[in-house]
Amino acid sequence: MDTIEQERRGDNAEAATELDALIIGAGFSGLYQLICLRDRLGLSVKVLDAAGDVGGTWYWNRYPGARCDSESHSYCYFFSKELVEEWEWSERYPEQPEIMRYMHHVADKFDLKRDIFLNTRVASAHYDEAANRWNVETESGKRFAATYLITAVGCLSAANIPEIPGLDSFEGDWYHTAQWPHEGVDFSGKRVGQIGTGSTGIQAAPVIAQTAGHLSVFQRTPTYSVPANNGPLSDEFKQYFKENRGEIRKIVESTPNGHPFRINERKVFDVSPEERKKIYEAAWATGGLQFRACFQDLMVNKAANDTAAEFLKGKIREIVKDPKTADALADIDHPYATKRPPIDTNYFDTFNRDNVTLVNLRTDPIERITPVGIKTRDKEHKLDIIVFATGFDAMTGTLLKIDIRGRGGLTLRQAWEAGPKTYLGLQVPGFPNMFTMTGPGSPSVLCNLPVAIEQHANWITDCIAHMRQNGKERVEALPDATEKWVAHVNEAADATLMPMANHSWYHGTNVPGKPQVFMPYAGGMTRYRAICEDIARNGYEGFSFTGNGEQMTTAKNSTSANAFAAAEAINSPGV
Ligand code: NA7
Repeated sequence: MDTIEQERRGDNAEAATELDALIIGAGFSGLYQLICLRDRLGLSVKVLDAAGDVGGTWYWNRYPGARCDSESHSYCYFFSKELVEEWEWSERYPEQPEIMRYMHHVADKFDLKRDIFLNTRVASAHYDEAANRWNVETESGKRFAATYLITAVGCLSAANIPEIPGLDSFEGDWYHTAQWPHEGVDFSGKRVGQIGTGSTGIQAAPVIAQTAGHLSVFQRTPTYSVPANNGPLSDEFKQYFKENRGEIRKIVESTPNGHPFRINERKVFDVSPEERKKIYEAAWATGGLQFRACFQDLMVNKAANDTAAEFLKGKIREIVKDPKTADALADIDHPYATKRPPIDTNYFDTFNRDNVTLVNLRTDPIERITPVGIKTRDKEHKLDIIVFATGFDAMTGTLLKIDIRGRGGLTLRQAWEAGPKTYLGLQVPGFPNMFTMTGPGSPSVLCNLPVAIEQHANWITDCIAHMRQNGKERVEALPDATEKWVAHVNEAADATLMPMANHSWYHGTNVPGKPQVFMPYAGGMTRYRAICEDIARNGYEGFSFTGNGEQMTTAKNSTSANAFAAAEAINSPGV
């Protein structure tokens, strides 16, 4: 095969490196999947990553204030007791450099770096049906051939830079937060314009404002934010974690969203308005994503959600002194947490600084970028630096940038023309032996990601082990199982208020031309885990396996399976 390919090319291209499995991405997913396949199953495995280091999203997102919104003692791997015991986080939410130190610690401890090729961007991955191999080529022409292809590319890695006319003419410097220069950016005394007020912009603005001469925040869609209440972890907390590691692991693995706290069972209208106010105040003081967990029905009952929304809008008006700015910040059009709910450190208070201005794009939209700044309808804002905190082509963007072709040359782009379709978020019909970690249709971004990642990697490893034990060479999701799963993903989203925020990257509406489909699975990580376990236990229902020489079968009676249809009613979405 290699020789033929070399002859076809008529060049001296190096032979492909032959592997059992190839993993794309060296973030949380890729590192743990490497451990599972190499060290548990004894497979030959390599990891390729375009970045110059391990770390995945944390390699790229090093903008000012970059910090994880999951609490540090849960934003980690739990598979190794020794690793859990020896690592100590310093703050309630880990900052980007500390996460990078953690990733290095993991990579060194498990001797992973010898199997990782960095600065290696995958250009194409084509399935050769006759050979049952994935032929992968990098942008620099390196070639690999593997039985299994695992995409561990992350959900938020393809930066979205909006096409605003005139950017090329801008004479200052501009940066996207997810492509931040490693040497940092000096804002001292500079006139800075930040476009975007999602989770990233909300983290970045208060830090940029500390040194910038002036910061103009260009806001198109206002959003809620709850104080993170970040700070150094106390000795008491560290001791608590040491003594309760097992229990904390149980909690993260048994709550719908993988966080280290449980969702309170009370409902909003079970308590009096006075009591509710006290509960919200206490949740505000606790801070972070725990706010969302103070009642169980915030995500499923609009009237209940309205009470949280009003409380949070009231907080903005309390904090921000200028009433016009407060109104613009609090003019929020979607229910709380139906878009990814940001958490912050001094975000709203930043607008009380003399050197910070909010530009309300709803009333004064951007017309173009000029050589000297940003021209909105009413004014030219003179700027030295523009920061794009404009998000990502989330969940599908990075995969679709790679030329992925399955059986019969079917491209992933064709397969997903009307929006991503997966079975369990893990496989796509027509793409045998390809597994998509945290893919669309899995809980992914609605879950504390390391928790979802460990589950995926373990499940994929078990599936591959099952194939090897049973002489099966190909596994492929069946089309009707996939259709049923896609319907279930929609049903899970529809059982929540999330479809009410239809302008969000969860739906793909932030990228022009992208199919509009609710992408993550909102049924909760606990339910998802149970479904995956049931499917495996029942002989991997909804997947077809073939052995050496057998033809790939097309599903006839696939998913008699349909284990998920029997799942309990959705009442605690995993967000
Ligand atoms: P988000 O949440 O997609 O936020 C992007 C922000 O950029 C949002 O406020 C957008 O406003 C704004 N945006 C995007 N394009 C434009 C244009 N053309 N003009 C003005 N404003 C624009 O991305 P983040 O990076 O903040 O967060 C992504 C996830 O990363 C986050 O949820 C965490 O999970 C980690 P819009 O709402 O589209 O009006």
